[in-house]
Amino acid sequence: MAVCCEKLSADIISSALRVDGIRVDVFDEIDSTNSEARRQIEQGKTSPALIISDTQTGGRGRMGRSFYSPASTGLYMSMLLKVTENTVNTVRLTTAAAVAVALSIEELCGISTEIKWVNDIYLDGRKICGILCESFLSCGERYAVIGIGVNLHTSDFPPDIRDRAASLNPREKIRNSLAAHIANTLWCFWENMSAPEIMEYYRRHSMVLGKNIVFSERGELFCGVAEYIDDNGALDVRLEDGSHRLLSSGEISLRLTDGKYL
Ligand code: BTX
Repeated sequence: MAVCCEKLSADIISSALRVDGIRVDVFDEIDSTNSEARRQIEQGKTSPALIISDTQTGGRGRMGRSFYSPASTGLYMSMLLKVTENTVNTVRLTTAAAVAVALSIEELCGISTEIKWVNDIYLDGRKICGILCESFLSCGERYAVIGIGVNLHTSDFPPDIRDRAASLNPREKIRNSLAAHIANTLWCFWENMSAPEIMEYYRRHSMVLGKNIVFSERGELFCGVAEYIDDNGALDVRLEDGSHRLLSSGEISLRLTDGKYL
């Protein structure tokens, strides 16, 4: 029988937030919480905010891809934050967001997940969460939007992702508490992005370090071993000819022992 999440509640989420002054906006349906965050910035609603929707009709992934966001079975949220420095390192922000999600899941449900560089969270070899960090400039100020989609109880995935996607399936109803827990953790990281514990956790939960990977650059395919993730979130890869490549964006695939790619 299909399991649903509890109804989203701005009041429950707000009261579980450890800092004052974060607006919580809950929607039944929206195109994309990241797009809504951008609209709010353009309308001058620039205070820190958590934007959450029960479903997204146009959930976005990276590089124009989509994120499947059916109603009542997942957590789709975006955190809007003002950037105080001149720039924002979105790779670093993505790694911090991945740690915030994995840590929140671990603390709330006791489930240990793995992080696939750079922005995906996996459970038992299947993707349960994707993260999309964007930054926007408005009236001379820069803002970061951290979008997070977690499959909580989704069971019926579209055919193209059916064999690669899965859900967390927590025993308790945790959608509101997970949203607040992630937001609290993100806020704490945001205040001290250089805390060494963030990248230490990321490396400890990495599913790519020490593994054979492939990636492409300007149409050329490269194979190598993922050796290290530095403090900026960049991935150091030792190529087959012994040379090294430091990847700070893009995407890698894991080469599995059965010859398949993940
Ligand atoms: P990504 O580009 O790394 O991953 C997108 C890819 O993941 C898709 O092309 C598809 O293969 C696969 N996929 C799509 N939907 C799902 C799903 N529900 N579960 C597992 N795999 C899936 C990842 O981008 C970033 C996703 C961020 C989503 C959040 S939701 C809240 C916020 N609003 C918004 O529009 N995006 C973010």
